[in-house]
Amino acid sequence: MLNQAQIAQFHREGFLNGGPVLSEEEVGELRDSLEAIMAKGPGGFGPGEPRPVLFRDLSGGGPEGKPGPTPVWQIVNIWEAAPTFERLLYHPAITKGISQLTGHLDLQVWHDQIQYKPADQGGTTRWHQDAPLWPIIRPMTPVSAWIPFDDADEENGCMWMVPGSHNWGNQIEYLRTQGHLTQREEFGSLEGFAPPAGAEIAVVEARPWPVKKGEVSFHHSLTWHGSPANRSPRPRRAIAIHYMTGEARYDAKGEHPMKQFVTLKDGAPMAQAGPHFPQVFQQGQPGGLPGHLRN
Ligand SMILES: O=C(O)CCC(=O)C(=O)O
Repeated sequence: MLNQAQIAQFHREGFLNGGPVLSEEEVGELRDSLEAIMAKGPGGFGPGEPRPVLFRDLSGGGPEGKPGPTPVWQIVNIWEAAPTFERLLYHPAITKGISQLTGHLDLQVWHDQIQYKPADQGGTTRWHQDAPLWPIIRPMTPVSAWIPFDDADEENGCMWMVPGSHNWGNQIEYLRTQGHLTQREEFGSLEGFAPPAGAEIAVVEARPWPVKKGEVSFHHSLTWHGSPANRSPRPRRAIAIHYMTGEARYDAKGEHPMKQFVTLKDGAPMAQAGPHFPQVFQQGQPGGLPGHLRN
């Protein structure tokens, strides 16, 4: 349960550390499950076997689908391939936090994504905002929960955030001009942007955002964020769970890897989008845990 000061800080800055939500043992189980899927690799799922929606090297990769020299492994909807991750979507401290921060009583998963930066060579996740990359849902209000399975710090490529940027509108084109910032030493050197006059925070300050393993960090879908390369001898493994609220509607004009699962009419509530978008919080209560996850 977040307190009023935390909620106010989130609304002011656009991100918040919600504290520890996983025990050492739970982090270990999730790591084991992730490593089992990494060992299979993108081509290791048999016909009919549950599999993630995407499994790729975000850095672009090498020839013939091979990883490039500085990979960032992205696995979208790992929950569809691993019950340990499916259970995490429903974690009451996470869903309750998202409900408090969005002010919504109904929540649904938009999708999840692992970002795995291997030790020594893990690549960069360039500065971006999430919502402009999600053009099939609107409005641009979702909030994400980001949970690392290793202590994420400046050495191994923790996220960086820009306080107040969630109130500056859609600035994805500007952020794309900053794609040359890839290494830790330079990552905070965003240049050439003037925040809107009158914004509560009207200065661009890029801030490293270390998060301990098993803690949850929340960010608004318009908050500027990214993470530089991992040149440390430690991996940086983390999952982001992107949640939608009951106000989310389908926008048929856009494109997104999750669009293949949506059969709705333009403008229909995403609440009707079906089993790839689980309902995890209903009328202010955690719930909906599927039978196969109850023990
Ligand atoms: O894991 C990362 O470094 C980036 C994650 C991200 O961009 C997100 O959660 O929206």
